[in-house]
Amino acid sequence: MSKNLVQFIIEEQRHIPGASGNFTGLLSDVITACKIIAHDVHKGALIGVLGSAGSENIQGETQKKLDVITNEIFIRSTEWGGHLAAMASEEMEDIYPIPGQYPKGKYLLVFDPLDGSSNIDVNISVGTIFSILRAPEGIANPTATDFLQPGTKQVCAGYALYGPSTMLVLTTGNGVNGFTLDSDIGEFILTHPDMCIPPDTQEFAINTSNQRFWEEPVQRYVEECVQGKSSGGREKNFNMRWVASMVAEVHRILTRGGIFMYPKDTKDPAKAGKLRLMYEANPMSFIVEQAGGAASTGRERILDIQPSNLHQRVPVILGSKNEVERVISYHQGAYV
Ligand code: P6P
Repeated sequence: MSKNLVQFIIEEQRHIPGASGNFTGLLSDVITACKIIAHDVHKGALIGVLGSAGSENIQGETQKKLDVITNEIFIRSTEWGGHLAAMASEEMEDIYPIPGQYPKGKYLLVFDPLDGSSNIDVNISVGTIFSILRAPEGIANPTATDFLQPGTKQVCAGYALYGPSTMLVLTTGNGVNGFTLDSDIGEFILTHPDMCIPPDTQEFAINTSNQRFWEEPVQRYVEECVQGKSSGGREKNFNMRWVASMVAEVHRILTRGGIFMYPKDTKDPAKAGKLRLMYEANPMSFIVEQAGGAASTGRERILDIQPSNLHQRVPVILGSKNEVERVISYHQGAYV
């Protein structure tokens, strides 16, 4: 019989010295949240969850009804278990302390409950991204500052992809494994063990409508991909993809290779990038590196960044190692 996700986690836990079962309990609650979100996302218009919520989030972005609903699902599924000291979300300006009626635990949970939600009304794949950190020792009531840990401190990172099938992909620092939801039995089943990103690729993903705002190294890299073998710039021809849903892009890259870029640009000089470090770039970078890929801003390894605030944005260039390293080399050449 195929291994389900909870069995996989418990067996993983046996390799962790002193593991108390707290982490396994937290991950089980996160899995429940993803199952409930999968139900609501796939029901869509049938249960009236599409369309705008008529509100804005901390990012100044118009919230979809499902942005608000999924955020609530994550909180209600995880606040009571006694595994968390606090949580933080793309959809909430401040951290969410665990209410007094519940016991507190030793972990911090950071999440984007519905990434790519601009796609939800047009029935294109969306996802959930989550990252688990340890709360600092002896801190009973964490503040936002306690969340500001570099990505290398993550205990676990994962995403759920609500696509033709619902999948959950995660790492605890021991490789990357993918699970597919069998809705007949309500369990995630191990279907993609030891996912690895090919070091080379012929597929790049970037929102080319921003081309005029890119820095020179990215202009050069994308132009060479577009020219392919014809200009002598590259030894092969490239294909392009852009789903506008980071979870879908990263899953494609984990499955067949590729490079995903949301680089620094001059579109809004006040913003260092579009994607958020704590609940998009860091968890996805942890997963990509654990699958043998690379993740950089172009100037530094994403996982090494010391966060300065909860909703900090960073440039993201991630995927097949040899292509990411090429883009990094163009940045080094341009800024000597
Ligand atoms: P654009 C979704 O809003 C998101 O945060 C990522 O999932 C996605 O890769 C990116 O933004 C899409 O950005 O500018 O193409 O809409």
